[in-house]
Amino acid sequence: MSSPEQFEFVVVANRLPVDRVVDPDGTTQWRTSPGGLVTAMEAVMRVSDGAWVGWAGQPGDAPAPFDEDEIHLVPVPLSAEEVRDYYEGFCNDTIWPIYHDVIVSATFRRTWWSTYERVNRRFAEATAAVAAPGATIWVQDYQLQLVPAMLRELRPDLRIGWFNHIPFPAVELFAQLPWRGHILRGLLGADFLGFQRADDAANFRRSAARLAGVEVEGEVLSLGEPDGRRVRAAAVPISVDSRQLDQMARSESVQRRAAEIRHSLGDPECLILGVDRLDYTKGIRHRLKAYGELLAGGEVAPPRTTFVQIATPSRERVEAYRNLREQVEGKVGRLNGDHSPIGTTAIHYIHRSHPRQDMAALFLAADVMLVTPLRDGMNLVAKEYVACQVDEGGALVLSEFTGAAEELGDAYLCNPHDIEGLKQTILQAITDDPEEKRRRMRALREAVVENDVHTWSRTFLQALEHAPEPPPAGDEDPELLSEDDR
Ligand code: GDG
Repeated sequence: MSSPEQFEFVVVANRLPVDRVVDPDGTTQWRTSPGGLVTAMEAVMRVSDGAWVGWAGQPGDAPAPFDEDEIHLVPVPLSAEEVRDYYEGFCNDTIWPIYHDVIVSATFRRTWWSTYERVNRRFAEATAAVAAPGATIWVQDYQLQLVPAMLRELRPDLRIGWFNHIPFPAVELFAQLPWRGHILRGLLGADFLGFQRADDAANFRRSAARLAGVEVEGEVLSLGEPDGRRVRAAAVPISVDSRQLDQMARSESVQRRAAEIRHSLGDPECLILGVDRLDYTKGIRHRLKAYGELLAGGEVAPPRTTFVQIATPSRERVEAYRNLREQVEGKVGRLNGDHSPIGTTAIHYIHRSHPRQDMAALFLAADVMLVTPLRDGMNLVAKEYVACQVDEGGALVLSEFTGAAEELGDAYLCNPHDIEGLKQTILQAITDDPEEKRRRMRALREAVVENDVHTWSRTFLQALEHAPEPPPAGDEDPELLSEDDR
């Protein structure tokens, strides 16, 4: 057997950027997989020549490596049992709730943990096989926390970075995990660990100090002998391809589609929008409660004010997600039953995903965007909405508990647990003086243009290159600049 092709730059993520879809006639197609990670990393891969190691989204044998859109894709197989125990179990029913402040309770199962270890080892081995000597490896997210140390053991020559797309919890919550020590040691195999917010990085360093006996000085963690390595853990907030979204929003087809959407909704005076994966972290129930009370109080009324909620299907085999869907759909049904006049609908609820162009058109069409998570690593939807407001109109209602709130302080910030406060903030975003809205939106757009997804990846890769020291100020590696930046 010939040895696989090797690459200087390898991204390792639970999912490939495309999913394998088998049609009823048995033919296979590849479709862009959903979610924030893919949206962000696709933009990075388009400007670098590398490989992407990940699962193809279907249980069973993995297809052979192949090239798609100039990215070399290396599928990792997962059996149906591994999908259940590693992905749906440990990732989505143990880590996800603990890292999101236990909004729903976490389940601890020892069999899930051993599958998580086994699958992480498989990812590490697949990566070691395609990494050129001294290659840069960028491991993504909470599904692969053991990969850094496993990979270092296999290939000490590699430069290894890891980025956490979700929050890192307070030490008191992280400490609940029976496998906390293993997870910390897995992560500490990296040279650089990136987090969405400074608080997430600080939470990690505190956990490492308290639970793994690591010495911490500033952002640098010193591992004890015999290793003696030093690792840096710092914030590198992710962003969106703001230039591409801006161009898309200015295009004639998206402008026309936005007008069509508004027209099909009866040309409301105020179109309110929510776009989320159907996940309990996103605060959809709290949002509906607040909106329902505004409807009941007559402070908003269809068809003048219309609410569209897109809830993209997600993790439908995990019980907490099935329960959430029932609750959300029950609530929307009740609110529409109580408040929709004949011929119009108070809340348009859509449980389907949409093409990217349609998403841009929806963002463009919306007067008020509701982003009200109870906890969210960043929330790219908030930044996408801002990037699409090319006429500087629109108003963003944004939860304080998102990573995005750190940069987007000019949004209409809210605490989604405070239903009364949330109602007032929504009303303020609807009724505020257009000049004030424009002032806020201009400031938001500046923030999103300044830190776009290319800045994010460049910052991460420079931090990785120089770790454990921070990169020297003004250090710009031309190799890492995108075409547009040159
Ligand atoms: C995780 C973290 C962090 C949604 N519906 C459709 C669609 N989307 C796209 C959005 C956006 C992405 O999916 C969702 O990203 P978010 O950031 O809002 O949320 P998560 O999926 O939870 O992402 C999060 C992110 O990773 C990145 O680090 O920000 O905190 O939880 O891009 O536009 N895209 C299309 N059709 C849809 O129906 N095409």
